[in-house]
Amino acid sequence: MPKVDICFSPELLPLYDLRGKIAVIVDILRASSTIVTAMGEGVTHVFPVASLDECTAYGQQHGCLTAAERDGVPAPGFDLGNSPFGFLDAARPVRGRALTISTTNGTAALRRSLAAEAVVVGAFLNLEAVAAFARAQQRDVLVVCAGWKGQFCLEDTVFGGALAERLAPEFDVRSSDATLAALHLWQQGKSDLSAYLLQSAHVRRLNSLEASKDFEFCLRMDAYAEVLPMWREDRL
Ligand code: 3SL
Repeated sequence: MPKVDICFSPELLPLYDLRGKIAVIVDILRASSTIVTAMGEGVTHVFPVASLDECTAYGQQHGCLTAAERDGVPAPGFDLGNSPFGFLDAARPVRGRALTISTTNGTAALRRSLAAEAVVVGAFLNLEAVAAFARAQQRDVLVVCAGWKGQFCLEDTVFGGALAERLAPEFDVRSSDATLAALHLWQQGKSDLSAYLLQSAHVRRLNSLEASKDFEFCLRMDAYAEVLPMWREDRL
C-alpha cells in the first residue's frame, strides 16, 4: 500500500529518499496557492526559480511575466509579487502568458525536490487534483512543506493532514508520526480553518503586510480542483 509522509521543512529533505515518490510541494501562504491560481487563470507554464537573478534572466530569455517576493513583500523590478490576486486582475490579463517566479521559501523548496519521480504543486485550491493524481499513480507521496526560512509552518502541515485524510484508507497514513501529527492538526482545525490558521505566525506576518485577503483566498478549498502544476523537464 502506498504511504503518505510529510517533510516539515526543506531543511529536513536530506533525511528523505525522494526516488520513486510523488513530491507535493506546498506553500499555502502563498507560493503554491499563487502558482495554482496563475495556472488556473490561464498561465501556460511556470519557471519556478530560487534566486532573483534567475528570475530576471528567465524573464528576459523567455519573454515571460516575472513575479518575485522576499520577506512577504514584492521584490522590486518584477511585474508581480506573490499575491494570487496579481493573476486575477482584469487590467493585466495573464491568459496565454508564461511566468517565472521566485519566492522566499516555496520555489526554493520545489527546486530542492526534483529528485522525486513526480513533482507537483499542492494547495487547498487544488487539493482534489493532487489527491486524484496520487490515487492514479499509486506511489508513495511526500508532502514537502516550504515552511518559513527552514522553520515549521502550521498551514503547510495542515494541508498535509487534509491530503492524508483524502487519501486514506487507500494509502497508509498511519505509519509516519509526521503524517499522524498533520492529520491531528487538520482534524482540529478543519471545521473553521480560517479561525484555526489565524493563530499561525505566517498569517500574522501577512496581516501585518495588509495581505489578509490573500489568506482567505488561499483557504478556498478546491477552487481550482482541475489544476495540477507538474514539473516537466524545466518547468511546471
Ligand atoms: O516564502 C514564500 O515562498 C512565500 O510564499 C512567502 S509569502 O507568502 O509571499 O510571504
